[in-house]
Amino acid sequence: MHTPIHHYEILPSTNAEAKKMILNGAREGILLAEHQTAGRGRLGRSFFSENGIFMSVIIAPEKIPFDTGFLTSAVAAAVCRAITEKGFDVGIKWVNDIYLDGKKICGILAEAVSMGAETLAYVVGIGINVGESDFPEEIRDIAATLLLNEKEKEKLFFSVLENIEKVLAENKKTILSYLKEKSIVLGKDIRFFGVKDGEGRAIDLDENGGLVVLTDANEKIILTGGEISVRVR
Ligand code: BT5
Repeated sequence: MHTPIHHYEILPSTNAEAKKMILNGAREGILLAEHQTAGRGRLGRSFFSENGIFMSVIIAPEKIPFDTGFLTSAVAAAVCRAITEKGFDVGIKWVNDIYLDGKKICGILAEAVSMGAETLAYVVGIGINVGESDFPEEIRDIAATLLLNEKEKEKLFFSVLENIEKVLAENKKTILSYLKEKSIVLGKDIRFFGVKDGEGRAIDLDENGGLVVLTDANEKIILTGGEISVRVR
């Protein structure tokens, strides 16, 4: 990518900073912070950001070749590929998390930045735990980290960027089949909650990356990203 890279030692949140840049006219740009003091997840949750790759990519709407509802899934595929290429056997927990051996090592947060009815640009935030982290009590059992030296960590950052560029030019079917291959949720019994609550079996991904679930009441429903979380029962 020939987009400018803004590298910070510490920021409250690269997504928050990217939003400011967009409101000031930026339509492309990459932000990378070594640490964040107010990293954010979905639905106002916090993302612990002591050591790792905390980055945001600003993407102009016209650079997104598919339905923007698919953006989080496409980026999850890109990040999963980049981490897999480093030799880790990771999988995707629908829709925005990357897992290693049953623990979360990465979360993704895609947000639209709008003014009135116009979407100015999208921000895709990616947080990958790298190196030793003293995780807080509440996530100690669910979070893990990639042990990489500084050089490998830098390579991973650039590989994530290259892979994002690749999915933005790729056939959606290819991305979908990769997502299915790497899903740690498909074929499993799940519990979903949020806008809809229930239990069932995750059976497929639809053409927009929505999770097709056969509920315990034998009804087929499609869960869409952002509004629902899934837990393997
Ligand atoms: C996410 O949300 O996982 C999206 C995280 C996006 C972080 C990036 S970092 C760069 C950019 N700037 C930001 O401010 N954000 C983005 P969600 O699926 O809602 O998951 C949040 C939940 O993950 C929390 O409630 C915890 O349970 C867990 N969690 C928090 N920090 C974690 C960590 N470092 N590693 C693993 N799990 C964590």
